[in-house]
Amino acid sequence: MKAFIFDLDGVIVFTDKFHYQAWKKMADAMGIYFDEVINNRLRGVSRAESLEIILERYDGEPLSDEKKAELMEEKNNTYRKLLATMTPADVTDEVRDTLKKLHEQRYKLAIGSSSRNAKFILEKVGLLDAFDAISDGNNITHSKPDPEVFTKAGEFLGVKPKECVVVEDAYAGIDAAKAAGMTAVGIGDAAGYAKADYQIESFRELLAIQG
Ligand code: B16
Ligand code: MG
Repeated sequence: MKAFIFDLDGVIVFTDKFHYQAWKKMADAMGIYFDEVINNRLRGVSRAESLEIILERYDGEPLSDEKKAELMEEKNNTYRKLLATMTPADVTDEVRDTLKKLHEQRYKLAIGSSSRNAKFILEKVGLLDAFDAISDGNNITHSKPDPEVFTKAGEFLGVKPKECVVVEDAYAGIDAAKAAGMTAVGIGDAAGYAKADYQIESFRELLAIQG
């Protein structure tokens, strides 16, 4: 193994509560039922696909593409205001130390996130310099479970897919990693997903997954 590619939300940081608050504000304003169980389905899913999932419970007139774009922009503005409150304290010592140790062991480290806000989040938590490459929602046309975000991360690092380990909390992310020909590690929600090559409970267990 030569590289680790990390999903961001649910692995390095936990911004799902902010996604929830921002989507909830939009859903409430439109009279759409939305709760934390539905929010779980948005894990690792793109912004546009997230909106479609929320609109499954909308029974008004079909919305135009312009209106959908407006709703996504409004949600993103609320979300970014919440992200702006993040600080380095939003990353655990365990995550920070493990990244440092992997770096010292000469592994290349990258982010593979569906989010278009990935760089902003990394900047807020002081981790922008911790990664050799960032592949995110801004450089892909297909989101997870399509392998594109991870394939691109491997390319940015100059490392072959079979030499990459992907760390993911979403089932769609594990499927994407396997489709990219990479080793997949499930953590959090994905720790119970049988398709993951490794299932871990805590971030530091990555130090034992080296080959
Ligand atoms: P944005 P990840 C994903 O991040 C989130 O899990 C998902 O809920 C969100 O819809 C997606 O990013 C897009 O985020 O609206 O910021 O572009 O888990 O792939 O790091
Ligand atoms: Mg995630």
